[in-house]
Amino acid sequence: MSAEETLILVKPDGVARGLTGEILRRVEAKGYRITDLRMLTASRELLAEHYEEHEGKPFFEPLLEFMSSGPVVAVRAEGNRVIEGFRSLAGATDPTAAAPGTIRGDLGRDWGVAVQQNLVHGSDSTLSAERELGLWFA
Ligand code: IDP
Repeated sequence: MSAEETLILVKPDGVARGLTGEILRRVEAKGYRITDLRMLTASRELLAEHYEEHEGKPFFEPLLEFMSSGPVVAVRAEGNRVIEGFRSLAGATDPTAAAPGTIRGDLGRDWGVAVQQNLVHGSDSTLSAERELGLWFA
């Protein structure tokens, strides 16, 4: 049986703050395997597809703006229940509310801007993981 896979993104704030290593260290320390990785500045088109479920929401445009503002690191990771496991490592969307011990809780900052600059993205289901891995590792 092949292990579950997920897409992890280190967002532009994580890369700019030099936290890529620290974030991926936590992923590996938890026992997940990184099987592919690339750094890129994402196009609006890619991001609009990636975040299609949020189209029409007030933070959609600022989110695309933020996510295309600098390089991101896209990671393919695998392991038993890695989707749920990485979401748990990442913590709540809002860095202020995220529990200590999580990536967002320990390292996330509230900059008081329109979008939660919360360091990481992780797929939220097997269906999104498959769709998102197809987009970022086409
Ligand atoms: P998640 O990244 O924790 O899965 P989602 O609800 O999928 O959260 O939202 C995607 C991203 O959009 C978040 O990580 C965050 O950067 C941004 N976002 C979500 N909700 C809000 C909001 O209410 N205000 C501002 N930004 C938001």
